[in-house]
Amino acid sequence: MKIVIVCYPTFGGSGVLATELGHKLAKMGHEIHFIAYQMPVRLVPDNESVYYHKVNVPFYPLFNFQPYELALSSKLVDVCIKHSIDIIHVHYAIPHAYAAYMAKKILASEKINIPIVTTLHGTDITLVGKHPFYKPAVKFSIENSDVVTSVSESLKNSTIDFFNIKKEITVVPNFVDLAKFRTQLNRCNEDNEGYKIITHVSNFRPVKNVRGVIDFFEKLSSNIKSKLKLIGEGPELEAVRDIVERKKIKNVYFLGNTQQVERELCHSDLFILPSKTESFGLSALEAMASKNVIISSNVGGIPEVNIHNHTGFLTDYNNIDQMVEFAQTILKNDTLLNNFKENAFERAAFFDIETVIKKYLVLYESFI
Ligand code: GMT
Repeated sequence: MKIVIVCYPTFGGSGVLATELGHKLAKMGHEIHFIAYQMPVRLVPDNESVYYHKVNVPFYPLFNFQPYELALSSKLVDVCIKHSIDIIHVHYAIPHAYAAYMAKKILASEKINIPIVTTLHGTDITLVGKHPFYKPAVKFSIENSDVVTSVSESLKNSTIDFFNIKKEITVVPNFVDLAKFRTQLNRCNEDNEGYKIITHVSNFRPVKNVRGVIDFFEKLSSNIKSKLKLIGEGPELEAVRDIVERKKIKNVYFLGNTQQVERELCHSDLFILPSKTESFGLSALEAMASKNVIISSNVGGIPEVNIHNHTGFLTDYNNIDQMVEFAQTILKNDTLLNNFKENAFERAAFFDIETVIKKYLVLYESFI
């Protein structure tokens, strides 16, 4: 099949997932064309089966806002015609599903019929999409996609509730390439010198509650010999750095963005995700594939991934004291810690790419 994948090119979960999906499909013999406004961070085009097409938005001073959707629709039409594309798969509804719908209509006027698969990832529904300024357009483009998938049951239910959607939504969860994580675990031999390693990975948006991570670590580290590694960058980064400096919290390391998160996670013991909303929690799944115990909030789709008292612990949003209590219990008991780590890895296997990709293939093949 020849498939176009539209995604955000940044370190956000939807872009990472879309890129990994494209690479895997290419390995299986499909031809994949990525369309984005810049090269997706994990993308490696090879000009044989993985291509990258940049959306150019020419600047014109009359416009206060340059029309990205228009440029994206035009690029989609262009790529679909030039490369005889079979399917367009857009990740993140805004504005990708909307732009794809326009492209589909333009192509139909040329007697070309291209199905659209829209994958809902989270904030495209839970934060941005339900805003009254966007809601009618988001609802319309979801309902007019040929297939709609969501990354968790929770997100599916929220979408139905917020938008009163009648269209069928298929849950296709986030995935990990377990083989890659297993290889890294076998190579992982760093000596933690008696410290317990706590990790947080995110794009440092307010919804991720990175301030809660610092609060958690400040309390935990007064009792447990530990280090905190913060991976990622985003709007909260400077504020969080200031808090750490002002409070003189020791053993906090800011590692920035990384392409190979598994290298850091493999010698970490515990992963903390105190988000306010989270449709799935891809970062937690990657941590589980690296044998980390997960301490997380119980919001959105996280309970579908992190099983309370088995792979980690769940608390209400921002109940930092309870998170610290759970973390102390597990970090003070090495036998329990190791059991939970193994449980986390076993649970991650349930979301292995080899299994999950079949769900996407069934949807694609229904058109061919
Ligand atoms: O929140 C992010 O990290 C980025 C965001 C995105 O769409 O780029 O992530 C969302 O999609 C991920 C992949 O499907 C999910 O694992 C995240 O849970 C979801 N984030 C939120 O719902 C806040």
